[in-house]
Amino acid sequence: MPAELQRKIIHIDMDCFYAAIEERDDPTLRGKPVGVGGSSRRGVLTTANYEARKFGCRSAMPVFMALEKCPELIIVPIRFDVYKRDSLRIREIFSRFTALVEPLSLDEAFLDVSHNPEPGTIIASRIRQLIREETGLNASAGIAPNKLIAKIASDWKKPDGQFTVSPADAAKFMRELPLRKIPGVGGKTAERLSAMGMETCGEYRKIDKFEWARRLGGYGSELYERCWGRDERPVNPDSPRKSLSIENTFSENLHSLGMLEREMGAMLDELEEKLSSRHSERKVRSLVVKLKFSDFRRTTAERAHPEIERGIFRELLEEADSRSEGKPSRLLGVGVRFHDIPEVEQMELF
Ligand code: TTP
Ligand code: MG
Repeated sequence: MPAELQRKIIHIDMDCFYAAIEERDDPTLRGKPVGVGGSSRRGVLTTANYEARKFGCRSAMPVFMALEKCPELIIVPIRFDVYKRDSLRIREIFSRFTALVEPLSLDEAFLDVSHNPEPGTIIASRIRQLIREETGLNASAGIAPNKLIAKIASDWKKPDGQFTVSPADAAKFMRELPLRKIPGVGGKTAERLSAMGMETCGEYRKIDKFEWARRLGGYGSELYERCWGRDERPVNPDSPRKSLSIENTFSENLHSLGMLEREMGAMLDELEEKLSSRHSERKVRSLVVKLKFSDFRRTTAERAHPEIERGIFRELLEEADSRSEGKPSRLLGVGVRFHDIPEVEQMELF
């Protein structure tokens, strides 16, 4: 790739974001294992600080399990408004360096700083320093020629560190990387690849792209490109959300379909309200129901339909519940998936 087309992408990810904010605001928590999560033992942790991670506490872990691993764990309730405020402060810092900021969540974003003549490494450390000074929080960063590598690299020196991969080192950087570290390669896919003897990017790219396309279709050839560290996706300043959903973990497991239906009614009211107040411009593609059973198995049922229709949600709930194997449900989710917003550049290609 000619030098003038080489991009400088930075991925920033805050360190144990919610927990770090709680420690900042309550100094008595510092140095102790802290989890942020549901107030009852049945809730789950949203995150845990690094002291708690030493005991094995993790995001999405049920509170009772985290307490088994670390009996001294201090559980603090979630204060979403505060996290949001800090997130906006961090985004404002990003905006001083570039308009091309693509937030992925409250604590994570891609920045395209290609136009800035300074080295990406220097820009990233300035951003991290400003975040520290202005919010009292630590961030980690990855600096690379594309989103894929920047995201992987921001995890490399966590917490409170950064890692740069130059364009010349991209392929080498990827070689030893386990395939499951590539965003978009989930547990199931990783298992399937492992069954084919593929554990790392280096192994995957020994077989040619056309063979992968034959075996796995478009996904297979795209993964081949990723394994070489190639990724041309632009940093998209307002990447639209793909779905909207509401989830509820019950304080008591629900044993019957009737109870789930009653619960779902209220959740659909909320979903409808959110959809019409904040996303009325989006076109709904499908409706989704998700259940998690007491043995932690999860299942989803989905049907293409352009609007919220309660009869369909009831059918989807029945379908999901039919897979319960007699187990009660601990979590119910209802949601919609959106149609993609057509991208002008994409349409011009054809
Ligand atoms: P992450 O960046 O995944 O985690 P983190 O910032 O807590 O820790 P790390 O240092 O490894 O980056 O998520 C950011 C925040 O999002 C996290 O602080 C809490 C919230 N969160 C949830 O609410 N549920 C989840 O399952 C995860 C993974 C995160
Ligand atoms: Mg984070």
